[in-house]
Amino acid sequence: MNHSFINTHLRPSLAASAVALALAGHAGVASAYDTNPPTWMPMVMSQISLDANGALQMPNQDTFTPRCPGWSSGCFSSNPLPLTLGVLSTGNPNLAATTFAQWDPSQPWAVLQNKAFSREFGWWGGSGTAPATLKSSIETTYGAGASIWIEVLSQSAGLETYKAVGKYGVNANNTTTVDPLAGGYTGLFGTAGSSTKWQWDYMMDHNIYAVDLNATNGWGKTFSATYNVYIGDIYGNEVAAAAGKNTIETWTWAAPVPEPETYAMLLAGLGLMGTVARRRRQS
Ligand SMILES: [Cu+2]
Repeated sequence: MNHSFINTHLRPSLAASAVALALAGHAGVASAYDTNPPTWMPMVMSQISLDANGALQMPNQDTFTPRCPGWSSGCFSSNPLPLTLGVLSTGNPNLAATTFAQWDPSQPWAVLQNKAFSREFGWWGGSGTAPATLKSSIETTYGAGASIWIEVLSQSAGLETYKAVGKYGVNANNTTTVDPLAGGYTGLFGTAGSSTKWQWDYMMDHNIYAVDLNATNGWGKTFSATYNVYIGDIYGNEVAAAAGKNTIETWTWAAPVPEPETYAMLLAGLGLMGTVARRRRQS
């Protein structure tokens, strides 16, 4: 069987099988939902700063140091970052997952249903008092209300971006309690209903980057986005004095390719479902 056959014929039906299997599981077991939303670990942070001349500085993705094997679980490569289908019990990405996570539909992270995703990239102003220092430095240099904006210049079709605040994406602390003011899992950068610009809040935000692999036929493909990081006024208009101080960033993610074993497992699961259905009809 050649690769293109798998791409065009086998994947959509197998993905549908995965959904069917998961739904079948829900009927009998309430705990089928993944208990934790994706965490921000492991992480790669793009630290934003002002240099001595007041110019915005930010390391390129290519300069990030790979964190492997330093992380205790979920070891990521640096570029491109892998998108995952599910999480471990800790909420850390499970790069070995071969079926989509099942999120509680009442939670804001249910927008990730049947999508591959990553939270590894984050925006950061440094540790300790650095974010407050950065905020005051920018206002001192460029005027009250001036702040950092991130604008999407271009992105791959099908790449969705959701705001995610704090460790679990729903508030500033390390709990899963949803803060209605945090706006977690609302759209960013052209996701349905959102704009192309985002005013960074100086917090360590690890937004969600997600792709519906079945809708985009995106299995095994890479997705990228290019951002313009700049200093703007309260409306997001670029501050003239800061012209020439932009930082262009391109980030890239790689979608998973199901292993051959996955197909065998899914087919075996389908066979089992057929057996159960037959038994139910007989009883
Ligand atoms: Cu971080």
